[in-house]
Amino acid sequence: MRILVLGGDGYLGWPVAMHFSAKGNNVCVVDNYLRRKICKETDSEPLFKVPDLNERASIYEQVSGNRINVNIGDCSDYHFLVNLIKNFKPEVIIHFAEQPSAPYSMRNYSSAYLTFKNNLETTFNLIWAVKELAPRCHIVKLGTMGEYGTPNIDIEEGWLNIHHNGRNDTFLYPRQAGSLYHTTKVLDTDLLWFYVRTSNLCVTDLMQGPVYGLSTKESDLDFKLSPFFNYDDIFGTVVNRFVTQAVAGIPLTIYGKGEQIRGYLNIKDTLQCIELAVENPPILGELRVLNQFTEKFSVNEIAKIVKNSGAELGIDVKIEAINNPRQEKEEHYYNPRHSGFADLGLKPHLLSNEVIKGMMNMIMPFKKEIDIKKVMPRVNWKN
Ligand code: USQ
Repeated sequence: MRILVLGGDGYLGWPVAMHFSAKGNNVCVVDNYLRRKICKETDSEPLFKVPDLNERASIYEQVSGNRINVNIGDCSDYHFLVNLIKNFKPEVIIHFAEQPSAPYSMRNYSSAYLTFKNNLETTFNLIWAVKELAPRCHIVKLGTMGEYGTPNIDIEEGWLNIHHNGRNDTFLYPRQAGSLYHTTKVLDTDLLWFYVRTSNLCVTDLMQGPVYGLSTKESDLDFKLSPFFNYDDIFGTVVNRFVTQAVAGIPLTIYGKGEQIRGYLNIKDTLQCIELAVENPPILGELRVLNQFTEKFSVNEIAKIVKNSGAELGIDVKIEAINNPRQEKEEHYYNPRHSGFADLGLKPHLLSNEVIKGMMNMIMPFKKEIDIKKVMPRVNWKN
């Protein structure tokens, strides 16, 4: 298949591109390096240097014999996107081209505006370019479990049946996100649903939880093919942060009570889920929503797993609850359904001491590079 990956430079975009290329697809990646720019501006650079896309594609071709096409450009520029789709004629477009950090989106007006403008414009342009030039193309859109928030009822997989005054109907499950970033994903979902209804598009919307890990089958071919690994307060997700903090010998930063529960997944399962989504497209005029995570943990539970894994490697991991910089419920009900991917055949890589120890061993050689200044929260959501 001809697969276009928007946001192909990111933590997930690059591993996904290599994965589909390794499976014999014709893959093209697009990126404007926005994340690299924001990481630099906010002093949130990843643990180790990541070569640019052209360099990564050339290293990947040397070690695998597979070629990934690279296009540097901005998907919020409609004409750029139109030309790309005209030339590449994708059958599937995987859309990661969004500013992905919740803390960044809560930083100040300009960060909030950039997040809002970039995320909405890329999705809007993608919808229109597909509608005009490739109406049968399958859009696989990365959404987030955070769209649902933490409601006091079970979370369904995308949709909710409502019985009201003796009548029934099905609606998108209510969304109430906790950050501006997550809210842009809610707005994306609404836009996609509108154009699925009115223009017969074929869309899969993936509600993904926080991802962890820094190794995939393809990145193991050469360390320079590793994904971006952020451990800072802005781009680092909690498991990746805790593992790095443990290696650095500083206490794990539990925000508030630490009873915040989320649905997590290994980066290897992100690849598996997207492959399953691509192999099982919805029909034209259908918006399929899948909850993309494999298991639930509270922050306290994650800290405990990291502490125990550290102990097995002789690292004494300290845990320290700090004031929560975010506005979020610190104790709540959380019961999201996630049977869709299991039904499609997902074989999860679950979180274990072995997985955490594997991550620690990969991070250990970079212990000296860990910049402790980047660890403590620098964005207060309550301001
Ligand atoms: N947390 C801590 N200590 C830390 C960092 C985080 O206690 O040092 C807590 C947060 O307060 C939160 C939970 O851990 O309750 C998860 O935080 P996170 O930073 O791992 O994840 P989040 O900001 O929600 O965002 C990440 C990705 C985002 C994706 C989302 C999925 O950055 O792109 O959409 O995970 S989800 O959280 O399900 O919405």
